[in-house]
Amino acid sequence: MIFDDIIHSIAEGESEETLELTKQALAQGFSATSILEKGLITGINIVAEKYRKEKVNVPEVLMATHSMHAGLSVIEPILTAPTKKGLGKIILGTVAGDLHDIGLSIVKAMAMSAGARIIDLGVNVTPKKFARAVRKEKPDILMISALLTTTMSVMKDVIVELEVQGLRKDVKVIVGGAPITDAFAKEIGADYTFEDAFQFRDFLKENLSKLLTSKRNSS
Ligand code: B12
Repeated sequence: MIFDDIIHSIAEGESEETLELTKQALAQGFSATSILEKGLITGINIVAEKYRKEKVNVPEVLMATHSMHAGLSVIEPILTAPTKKGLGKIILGTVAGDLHDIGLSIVKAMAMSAGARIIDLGVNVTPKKFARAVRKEKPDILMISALLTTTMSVMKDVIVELEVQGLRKDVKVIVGGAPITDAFAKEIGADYTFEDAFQFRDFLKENLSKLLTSKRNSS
């Protein structure tokens, strides 16, 4: 089964192979979303779990990440089909001091599959950089990721920076990442948090147009 091969290629960090297999899966008629969920996400989750159990080391994780991104590069253009354009703009990034971007890449792919336009600021993004991007791009949603308990508090700094610059009311803020709880999101004044990319995708499919309408009405 081609999904097993994709998973295996990610686990082995064979990025060229992941790229080719993803192309093959598309050619065989599998949807970009199914390749994402059953191949790329499953593959990277397996490697993440092995790392947690100390069965693989940092270089293997980085090679697996590279492979997942190679696969993502093939399906990303399909996830953001031109027919879906106009469904809102999302800025996303991982907070300053934090280099984890695997989870956010998956969330990004889900947002693309829901039809949103994405501006990815990458990792290690300072509150001022987030605010500058919000001022310039006027997104509907700002999505912030943190994977470390030591960097979670930077999410609060981002929200404070938006408030100081008078930008907070114009954008919905969604926070996420393994250590983020509902209580934490509420405490720092975020609008939403989701446990994983699937929960977020379901929310987005239901609510993106509502979010856009409420923004237009309030502006
Ligand atoms: C891969 C990994 C790394 C890679 C990162 C590579 C990369 N490009 O991202 C490398 C090796 C570089 C790394 C480095 C470090 N890491 Co690390 N890492 C992990 C690991 C194994 C997996 C994380 C991951 O990618 N999971 C897979 C993805 C799919 O899951 P996810 O990130 O949770 O994302 C999902 C959800 O959280 C959610 N989500 C994520 N972001 C967002 C954002 C929004 C808006 C929403 C809605 C949802 C959402 O949706 C995602 C998809 O479903 C975790 C352990 C684990 N199992 O979680 C440790 C872990 C996060 N790392 C940890 C640590 C301590 C570090 C280091 C300090 C050094 C170290 N001792 O390893 C450095 C820090 C570097 C830095 N400054 O950031 C700790 C954090 C402990 C803590 N509580 O703070 C963990 C938990 C490991 C552990 N048990 O000790 N790490």
